[in-house]
Amino acid sequence: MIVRMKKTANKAEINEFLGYIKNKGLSYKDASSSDVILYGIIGDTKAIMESDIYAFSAVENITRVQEPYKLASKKFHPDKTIIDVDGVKIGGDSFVVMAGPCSVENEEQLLTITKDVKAYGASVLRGGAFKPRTSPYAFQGLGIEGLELLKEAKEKYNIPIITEIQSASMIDIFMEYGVDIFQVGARNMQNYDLLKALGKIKKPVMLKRGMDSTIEEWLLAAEYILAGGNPNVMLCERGIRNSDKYTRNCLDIQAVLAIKQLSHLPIIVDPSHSSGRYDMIEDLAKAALAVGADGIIVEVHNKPECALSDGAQSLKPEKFGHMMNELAKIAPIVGKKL
Ligand SMILES: [Mn+2]
Repeated sequence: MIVRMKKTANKAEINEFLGYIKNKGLSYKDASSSDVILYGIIGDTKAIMESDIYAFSAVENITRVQEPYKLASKKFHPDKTIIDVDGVKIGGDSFVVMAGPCSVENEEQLLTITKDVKAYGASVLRGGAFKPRTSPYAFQGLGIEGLELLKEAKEKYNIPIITEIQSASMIDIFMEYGVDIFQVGARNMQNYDLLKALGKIKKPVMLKRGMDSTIEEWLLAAEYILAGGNPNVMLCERGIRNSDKYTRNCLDIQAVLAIKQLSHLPIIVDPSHSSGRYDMIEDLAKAALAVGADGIIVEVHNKPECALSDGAQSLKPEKFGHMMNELAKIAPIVGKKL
């Protein structure tokens, strides 16, 4: 339930209403912005009569939120969430490009790729240190050594870093190595212990959509992080399972529109894992920009043929540069800055 206060309401009147909410065993969240005073009432609000609420002099109107997620709902938070990652604003009028290798492999590889993607205009460096792989025999990532290399690249090239976290027990170590965005992978979208733990910190989290998840399940997963007290959540559409084998997954481009209709959270598109094909990345990135996504996350490798993971879907740096040029042409047409 969302309760809008009258602009003329004073603090004492508002507190009187909030006291009543607490007495009913419910909690509330201040969702006010510059021009509106708004409270989201959280808990089982079915028991309260609307007429009782309207009896408070501060109350202007009430909206019942039907969706099971509240904090992730646009109704609760009409303004778009803009997440500040070390000066990079995600969710505003910029189209943010995150790029880098699937896996951090060694110092030379990571620093070379970082230098290139930064020069071509990427504003966040991606790179996996801990890799959840379908096969236990596939490369599992360098682990802590990967975090060390990401930190080195971040400092050398002054670029924030995003990397995947698989377990709540790693949060302190990720903090220590200066990880700027904690990525929750598709396979962990419903790892509720991890989501709850990420709710207790304030670091930005990028929540990938599970490969078979509905939009509602995805937003409810985001709700776990938001309900814990961390407002810095962005979503990532990375392709859903389909039966065709020509591409790895199926980029659900309409999910971007659904998220924009339902939620205030930024939405990022991953054309690399959705298609699994380097020759589709540029055009899918254009589609993401045209449809109104807040950014993309793309795999780039200087020697894709030798990559330890996901080489077939990695762009060479020059191709990444070409894609950036193409995106720069489209951005102003759709009202975005690159
Ligand atoms: Mn990958």
